[in-house]
Amino acid sequence: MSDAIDAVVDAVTSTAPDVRDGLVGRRTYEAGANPSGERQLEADVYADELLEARLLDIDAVAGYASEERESVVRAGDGRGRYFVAADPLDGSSNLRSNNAMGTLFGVYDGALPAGGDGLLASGFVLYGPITTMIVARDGTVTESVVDSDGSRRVVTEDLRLPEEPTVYGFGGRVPQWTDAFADYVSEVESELKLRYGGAMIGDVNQVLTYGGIFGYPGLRERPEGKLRLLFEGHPIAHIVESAGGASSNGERSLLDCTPERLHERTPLFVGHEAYIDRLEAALSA
Ligand code: AHM
Ligand code: MG
Repeated sequence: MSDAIDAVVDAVTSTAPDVRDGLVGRRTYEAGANPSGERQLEADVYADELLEARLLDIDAVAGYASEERESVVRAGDGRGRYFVAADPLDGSSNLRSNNAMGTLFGVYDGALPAGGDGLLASGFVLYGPITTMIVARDGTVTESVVDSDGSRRVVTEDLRLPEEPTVYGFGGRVPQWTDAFADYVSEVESELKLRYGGAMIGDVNQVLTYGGIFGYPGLRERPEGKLRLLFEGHPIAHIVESAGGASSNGERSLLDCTPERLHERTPLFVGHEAYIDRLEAALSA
């Protein structure tokens, strides 16, 4: 198992500079939409195809699922045991405005869709001013810098949420928030500082660095929220929980949730346990 996870992490690492280099000149939209009905950039498709090829090249990987494609792609000869779910370019609408984006992945022991308890490892690459990578496995989170030759240098061995929460960021238009959520946010606003950049990975990395809470809530006209449980919810919850924080869909840990459909959406909250506990209390009141 450990070798398979190493191979997946290595493949994502070595693909990161290619994805980054490929962003230049891929800022225009494709004709189609992804399975969630969102417009795809050329860069979304490019990153997805690179990851598909590199991950399915690993003998232990049985299948690849992505936010950008309808169904799971199986390895040709039915080999392998592990499945990788990825959001190849999370926050890709930031490409037009040249802001941070990332690649997010989870390694599951078994077929997809699966519950969060099937997740063996997870991680993300953040294409910021520098390229960094977070990997969570065996209860530990490491942070590395990815160099342009595709190599990885660990810079933080055991990343933990800082003691003191400092920042918050919540998605969705404010008039679309429920009253219970808006009341909760007005408390949070008086305690923490707003940091919202429109790419979940960038915003969660602020929470990992400075402490606090990130969320994309269920909305009045879209109670299921925007983000997808398998591609975004599980891996980001696994990372933040492994770093000593908590996650929630508004009621319980995202890792205790199992999607019925590959592209199922969920309200998503991650961060300091005290803020997640207060959120769940506020939404259930
Ligand atoms: P994407 O994976 O298609 O880029 O969509 C997910 C992104 C998240 O990174 C981010 O938190 C959210 O969508 C932002 O949505 P909005 O632009 O509505 O604030
Ligand atoms: Mg995404």
